[in-house]
Amino acid sequence: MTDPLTAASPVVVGVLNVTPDSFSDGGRYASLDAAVTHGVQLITEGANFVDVGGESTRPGAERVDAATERARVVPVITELAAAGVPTSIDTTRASVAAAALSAGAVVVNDVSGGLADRDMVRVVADAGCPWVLMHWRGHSERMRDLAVYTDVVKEVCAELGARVDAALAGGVAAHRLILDPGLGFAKTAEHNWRLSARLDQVVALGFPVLFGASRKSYLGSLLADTRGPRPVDERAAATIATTLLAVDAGAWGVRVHDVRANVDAIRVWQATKAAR
Ligand code: PMM
Repeated sequence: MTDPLTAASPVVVGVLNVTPDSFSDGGRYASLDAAVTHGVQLITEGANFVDVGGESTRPGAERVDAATERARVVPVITELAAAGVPTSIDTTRASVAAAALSAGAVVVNDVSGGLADRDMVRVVADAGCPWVLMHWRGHSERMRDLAVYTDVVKEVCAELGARVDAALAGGVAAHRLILDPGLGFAKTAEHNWRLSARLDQVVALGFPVLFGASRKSYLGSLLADTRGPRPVDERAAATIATTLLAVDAGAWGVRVHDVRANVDAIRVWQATKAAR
């Protein structure tokens, strides 16, 4: 299977949450058939790989145990691999990552950047696979309290730098690392806007940067009207705007739910850029 890190940038990562409670697609792909069909669909629409997650990370979410998480993701990854669909495993647990890699996943997407499970670095180093290190300060149930920064861009860059150092010290090769500012994870809306505005500073750290704003609640708040925040499945246009701003700032890739629309927008951006 081709290495996602050799694909031409921008890379599009399709989201496939096999959870009953994720904020955007919770419960929709809970059966194996529905999940696999959707994963194949995301690739057909132009995703480079599909990010499979078995534990909701929305703010306030309760944790599931490792066995439950593993039982959700491994059959989906196995079947997607058999169908030729490259997958990443969205987990903070080393045991789940190891099982997913054995089942055919090709990337580890760790929203804790290696902080949640001290064994993760060894699993990734042994596998030699790409590793998404996302900026993170604590699990969902506490992350609202951790959204305290003096200069969010500076602190996120410094904390990502520390995760890079830990990964390298654990034997992971620098060219396997991808960084992600972690929008919505221990971040207020204001923090998300600031990080989006200065994404160039994260890019300047010198690693591929993955940007994950798709359907997130700060977009719902921006577009709120008298009925309240814009519903989750009506945030595609706002997401596309974030995608174009991110790729223009030098992001390596975006993690999105509405793959086709985001791919179309990226193609317009690419054609315009090529005509400069
Ligand atoms: N966001 C979510 C889950 N996993 N992984 C990375 N690398 N970056 C993100 O921003 C990210 C992630 C939460 O969103 P979801 O519930 O739509 O999956």
